[in-house]
Amino acid sequence: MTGLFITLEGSEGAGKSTNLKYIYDYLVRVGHQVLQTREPGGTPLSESIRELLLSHDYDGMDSDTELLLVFAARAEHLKKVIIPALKAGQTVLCDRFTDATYAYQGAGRGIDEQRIADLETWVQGSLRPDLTVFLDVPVEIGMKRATNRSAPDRFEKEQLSFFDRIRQGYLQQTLKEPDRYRVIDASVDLAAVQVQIKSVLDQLTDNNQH
Ligand code: T5A
Repeated sequence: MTGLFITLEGSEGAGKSTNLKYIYDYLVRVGHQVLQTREPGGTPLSESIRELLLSHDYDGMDSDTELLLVFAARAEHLKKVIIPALKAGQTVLCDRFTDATYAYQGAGRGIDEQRIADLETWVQGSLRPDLTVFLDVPVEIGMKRATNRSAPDRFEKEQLSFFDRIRQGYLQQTLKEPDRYRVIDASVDLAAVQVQIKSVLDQLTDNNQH
């Protein structure tokens, strides 16, 4: 693989969509050919799986079913979109990836981490993101922001304790892989969040002109 693989993670209401555009614009400005994509999703089939995962038609979905659907969407996305783009030297910017599975299905739903690791190896081989930006926000602040948006999907209807486990799960992961993760304090105003993100991207691209 020759391209850079960058992922963006965050608990609910952390400001991922808002900051994804900022990251995309920065990378394009410094000359990267960027493919922006998302999980679950990124291909027609994976987007259909996303609809199944988020829909209230399937409230009470079994957690193993949820996990396997997430990885089915990921297998398709990797083979059809992510791997070809990386091989072509593009920078892939992905809104959530397998760290979200460890956080939501692992820490959130309580699925054993080893099961997730087995699927990760099966579906991804040795492919891992080069950089993961984690937008960290206390659950109360994030939920307040998220509920000011559209009607809550199947995940957004969960209890605060679910989201707290997710946040703690992400924070644990950042400790295990400090070289890959950059933790951003996303509780502050948007301009202050983007100053932190810019600093991470400046280091990544060795470009301090922007
Ligand atoms: N999922 C996903 C799994 O369970 N397992 C997996 O393996 C994967 C890949 C969909 C769901 O799928 C689950 C997790 C998710 O529940 P998603 O679409 O990425 O994934 O989920 P969301 O968390 O809903 O993503 P969004 O990017 O839409 O939401 P955010 O992070 O809430 O971002 P955003 O930008 O919409 O911000 C929310 C509001 O806050 C404001 C914004 O203007 C917006 O109104 N805001 C701020 N306000 C004040 N200060 C700031 N710093 C602000 N930043 C943003």
